[in-house]
Amino acid sequence: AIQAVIFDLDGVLVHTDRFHYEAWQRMANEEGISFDVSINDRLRGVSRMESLDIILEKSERSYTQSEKEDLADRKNEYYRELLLQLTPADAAEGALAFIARCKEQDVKTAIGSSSRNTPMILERIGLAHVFDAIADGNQIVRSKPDPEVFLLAAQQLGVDPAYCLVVEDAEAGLIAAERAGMLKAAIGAAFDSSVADYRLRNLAEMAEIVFG
Ligand code: B16
Ligand code: MG
Repeated sequence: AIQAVIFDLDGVLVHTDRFHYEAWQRMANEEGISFDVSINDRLRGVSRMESLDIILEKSERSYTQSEKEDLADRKNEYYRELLLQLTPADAAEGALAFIARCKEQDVKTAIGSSSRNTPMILERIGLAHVFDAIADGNQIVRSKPDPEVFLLAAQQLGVDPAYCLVVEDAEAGLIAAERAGMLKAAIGAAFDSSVADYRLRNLAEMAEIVFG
């Protein structure tokens, strides 16, 4: 039986993907680098610095490490400005009800996110205090598709990875969960992924998988 559910954050519990896009777009425009939706899709679940490297593939010149850090910081400022628009109404539909049911049935819940802005986002959408564990980009060295963040979440929960179910919207995240030896449910952008064990149209469909 499934003993724990580990949620990805961006694209699963809240749709910050549009803010990431807007913030990268603004930075790229200022730098004269071309950027569009097809590039944006490759950034899902990937860390901030790795995202920047993908965007800079289109750049005419090369950047030093310190210039790259400045660009990433600038994007993050724009992004955090946009995050101020989030309210509890932006938590994905059905999330809170499903988490409450997990609590009732003794199924543990955790966050497994690449984002270093996880604490701020959870605070804004009113989910800062509902999870049994939070593993995020501030605590890891290797980002998805490396399994580190999910293994850390399982370790914090004290649950064997084989009994954890990960919910992801990114291919990189599904691969990370696979490498962690966990079950995987795909939602949103990752819906058609062949790596997934389950496909969800919405979070309410989690109940059937977890509680049978
Ligand atoms: P930050 P997730 C990921 O979050 C996003 O999908 C990805 O687009 C972003 O680059 C990454 O977080 C890092 O975010 O700049 O806030 O540290 O999907 O793993 O919850
Ligand atoms: Mg995601």
